Amino acid sequence: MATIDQNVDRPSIEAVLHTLLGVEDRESVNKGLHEKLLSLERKLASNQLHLAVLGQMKRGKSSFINALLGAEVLPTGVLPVTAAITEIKYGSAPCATILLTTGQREEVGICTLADYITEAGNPGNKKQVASVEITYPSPFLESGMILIDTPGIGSTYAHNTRTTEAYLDRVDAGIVVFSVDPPITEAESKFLGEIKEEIPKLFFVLNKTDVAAADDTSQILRFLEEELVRLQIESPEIFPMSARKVLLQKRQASSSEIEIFERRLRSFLAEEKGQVLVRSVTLDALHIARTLRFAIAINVRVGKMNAEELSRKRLALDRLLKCAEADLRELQVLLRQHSVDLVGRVELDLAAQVVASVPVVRQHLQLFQAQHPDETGREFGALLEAFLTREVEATFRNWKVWEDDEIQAQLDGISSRFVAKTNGILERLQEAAGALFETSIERLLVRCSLRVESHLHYRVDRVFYSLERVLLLLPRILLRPIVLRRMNERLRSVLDMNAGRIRYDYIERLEWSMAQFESDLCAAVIVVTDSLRSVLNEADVGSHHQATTLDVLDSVIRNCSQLLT
Ligand SMILES: Nc1nc2c(ncn2[C@@H]2O[C@H](COP(=O)(O)OP(=O)(O)OP(=O)(O)O)[C@@H](O)[C@H]2O)c(=O)[nH]1
Ligand SMILES: [Mg+2]
Repeated sequence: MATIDQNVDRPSIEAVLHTLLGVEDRESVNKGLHEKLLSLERKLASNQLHLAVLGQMKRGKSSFINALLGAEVLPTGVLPVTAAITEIKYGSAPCATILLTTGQREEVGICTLADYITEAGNPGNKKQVASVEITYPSPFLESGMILIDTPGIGSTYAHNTRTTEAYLDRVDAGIVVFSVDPPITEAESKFLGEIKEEIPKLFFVLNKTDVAAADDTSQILRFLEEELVRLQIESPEIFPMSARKVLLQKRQASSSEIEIFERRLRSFLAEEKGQVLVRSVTLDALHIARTLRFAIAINVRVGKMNAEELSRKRLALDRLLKCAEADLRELQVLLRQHSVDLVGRVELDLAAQVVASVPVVRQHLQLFQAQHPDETGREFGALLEAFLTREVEATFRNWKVWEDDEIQAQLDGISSRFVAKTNGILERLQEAAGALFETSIERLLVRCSLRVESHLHYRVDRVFYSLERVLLLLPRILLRPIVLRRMNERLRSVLDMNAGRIRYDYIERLEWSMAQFESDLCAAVIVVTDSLRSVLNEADVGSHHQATTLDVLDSVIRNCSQLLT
């Protein structure tokens, strides 16, 4: 697809990034900021626009992408389906790669995607899928657009919402899919309120128009438009369609209502894509410029202090930082305590489940005995082993789903409490440091994903049970009663053994989630403490060039603000 996008703002944002990198190199405020600036440069150079299809579950996001591609590439369905971020890029042949949480990649056939990215094919994400990359020969993707299918927000599965939210800071433009039933919910309004400042360009699709009368669709369209304007989205571009009908029509090569959207998408890619990419990079650059300005403003102020005042303030700042670091350490200890408590809770729940299940499995064993009156020898052994495996799986499968929900609810509570506490530490530190050095505070919005690992993986292995082989050689008359008695006696220990394995699995995953979360929390505070610590570094303080740097940053902030208007 030819690109005529002559973007006049591109040199400006390139210059902004160049200046910020220069400032960062000189001042060495923070390594994270440096990395982020380099990644913004790469993003601009790659010219790749991340266009995400977003919205509430079951609105038809995946169906809409299929309609656009003109083929059933993504799985769709009546139950919550998409459970992993799926990026679709240009490629001469359709191909799918599964990225696992272990870092491994696995190439699979497009037609087997449902086995990896849907709740049904991959319940509880037991296959440990982190995300999926698809290549597809669509002309829309040729100009460097990456189309992204996201799990529905407000899903019965809370982790789906979190997966999508965690991805949002990579999104440059969005297509929000609504449907005619009901036109817009509270969850959608809330979600839109959150993303409209963060995502530079949004399109809207009103899907499933085939299930409403034409008059109703027009009314719903008007209502949706009013609602979007009320949410301060200016002149929203809404495209009514039926993704289902479009796909059928494309198969029959007849024209369809998606063509209006496709024309708009083509013109967007040709004329506005570069501009949107610039806006997306500018939003991040502005944030970095403000972070740098805060640290350097303090340094400049420090440079104007006399030696006595300076050493007093340094001591005070040192105390502030130590206090913040101690608060953070306390939080870490508390967090680990929560982790231990959660493991304790899993242990109790597991033990209760085993106690409740033993009589049930015994009853099933009696039934099994009645259903298999004649088998003996190895054949009987194999049947019994299969029976026990099924019983163990049944005992823990439903329990696991229930337990995961309970644990996830606890983790959500912990996550939001600890994020709030960490933000409290940050705010107190910034305010105190600002007051100490008489510098106005730009609230530093440290953007990092403060969320626990979104998923607890499910694993119930085959029961490690093997009947003593020698018993199976006994004559039939002796074999059945002995083997069944042994089985009855061992039921409890088999369930306990599996409970132990499940417990270990939970501990592993909880520890991993908590460690990730803890490092995210610490990173957020360290960005600020590192910036402030540079004030304590005698050599750097108040050097003459910093006043100039401040002017440079002020002008960068002005430039960024202009680019965003
Ligand atoms: N009648 C009608 N049904 C549709 C249309 N588009 C999608 N559907 C149906 O709506 C259901 C959900 O479609 P999906 O494409 O899986 O929706 P989704 O938003 O990707 O769902 P999640 O990934 O679970 O959030 C499926 O049963 C689709 O067949 C449409 O235009 N008309
Ligand atoms: Mg979907």
